[in-house]
Amino acid sequence: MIWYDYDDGSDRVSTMFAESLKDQFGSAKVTLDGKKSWDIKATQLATGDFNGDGYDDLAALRKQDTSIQTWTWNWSGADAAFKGGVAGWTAPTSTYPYEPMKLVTPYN
Ligand SMILES: [Ca+2]
Ligand SMILES: [Ca+2]
Repeated sequence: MIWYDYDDGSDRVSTMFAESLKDQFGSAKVTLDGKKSWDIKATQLATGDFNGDGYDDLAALRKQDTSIQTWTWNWSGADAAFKGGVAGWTAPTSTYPYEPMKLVTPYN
């Protein structure tokens, strides 16, 4: 899975699905079409099953202007794409500066 920040500012996630080719990933599909306001240099990403449905989802810790936010997208097995883009926790960078934070991938 690759998050790509295009020259025009738009952001997309492409996922390479396993196919029947031995030991190879298959062709890429755009599985998330982000907004131009995302700055990948101020975004950390992690995957994990955050809603407990058995599919890995995508989470982000993002700095935007003077705040930091968490975001999640849930994987939809029905059409093989990320859905949502739901903002979660947010805090001012004056209280929680972005630079010392590290988004950690779930391990359980
Ligand atoms: Ca962008
Ligand atoms: Ca999930």
